[in-house]
Formats: sequence, structure tokens, C-alpha cells
Amino acid sequence: MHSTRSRMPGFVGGLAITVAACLGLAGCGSSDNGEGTDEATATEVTAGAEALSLNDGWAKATENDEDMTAVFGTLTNDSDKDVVVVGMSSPVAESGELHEMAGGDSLEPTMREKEGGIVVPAGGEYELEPGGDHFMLMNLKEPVLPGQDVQITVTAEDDSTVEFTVVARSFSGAQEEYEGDHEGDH
Ligand SMILES: [Cu+2]
Repeated sequence: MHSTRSRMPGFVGGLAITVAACLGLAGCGSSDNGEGTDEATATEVTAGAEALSLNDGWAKATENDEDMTAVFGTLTNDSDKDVVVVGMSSPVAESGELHEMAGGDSLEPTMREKEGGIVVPAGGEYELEPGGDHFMLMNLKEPVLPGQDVQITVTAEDDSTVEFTVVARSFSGAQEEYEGDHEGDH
């Protein structure tokens, strides 16, 4: 006996219609900029890194010989096109990465490299914060001290770059482990 017809097709169909209507409204937000730009065209072109500013940027000062640390702040895009951030670097670190927090069943939050970059929407902003997405400075060449200026370079997908200077400060949070790293000095 195949009784697949008892799966309430009317209910499922109603859900699908709701989702489609939502997507049609460009993320359900009201984006009335009055320019009448064809949306498909607008999202194909992105702006360079110079459209970005970093507000309230700061770096976490290192403790206990940590060899990595993170940079946070609010990325703001002043242009009318999205900016896709694909990389970052700093003189104080051998490399820089874009990180996100991995969800999952683990009690310990872990972070990992963010695939596809960070999209700062046209005229909008993107929050980098402890417990969320952040810039990661890997293999530090020296400790990052509270009050120290840390220069960072942010790269967009068209290889354009912009430099910011953030101040390091002590912060007791953001102790997330790197995915696959379980040294755990508690
Ligand atoms: Cu990280």
C-alpha cells in the first residue's frame, strides 16, 4: 500500500508559496531607493574596498602567549553596491583570515574560516563581534598589548584594499577554540 497522498499537500504547498513571496521582496526588507535599478544587474557588480569604513574597531589584546587574536567592529559600506570582503592581513601577524563561529552540538564554541567571504550590503553594515564573525590574526609575530595600535588591511574580491587602524584592548571573552584545536588551557 502506498499512501503518500496522506501527506497534506495543501499545507506543504502553502509553505512554499510563503517562502517564494518572501524572496521576491528582496529579503523581506523595504529597499525603496527610488533608482529603479534592475535588481539582478545590481547584485552582479560589487564595489571595491575603498567603500568600506570600520567603526568602533578594536583588537583583542593577547594574554598568556596566545599566538592568535581577533579584530572586531562594524564594517560600513557607503556605496550603492555590495562589497565582498575576501581577505585581511596585518603587519603583526603572519596571516589573517575571515572567521565565523561554527554552530553545532559542541558545548565549546569553535570558529572556522568563513567560506565565500563577508558581504557588506550596499549602504549597509556588517557586525564583527565576539561570538560571531571576526577577523582572525594568525601566527602573531609579537604579543598584542592593550592600547597598542594594530593596522589591518582588508581586501575585497576585486583585489582592492583599504587600511584601518584599531586599538587593542583587554577582553575576557572571545576565548573560542579554533576548530580542530583542543589545547584547552583553562
Ligand atoms: Cu577566529
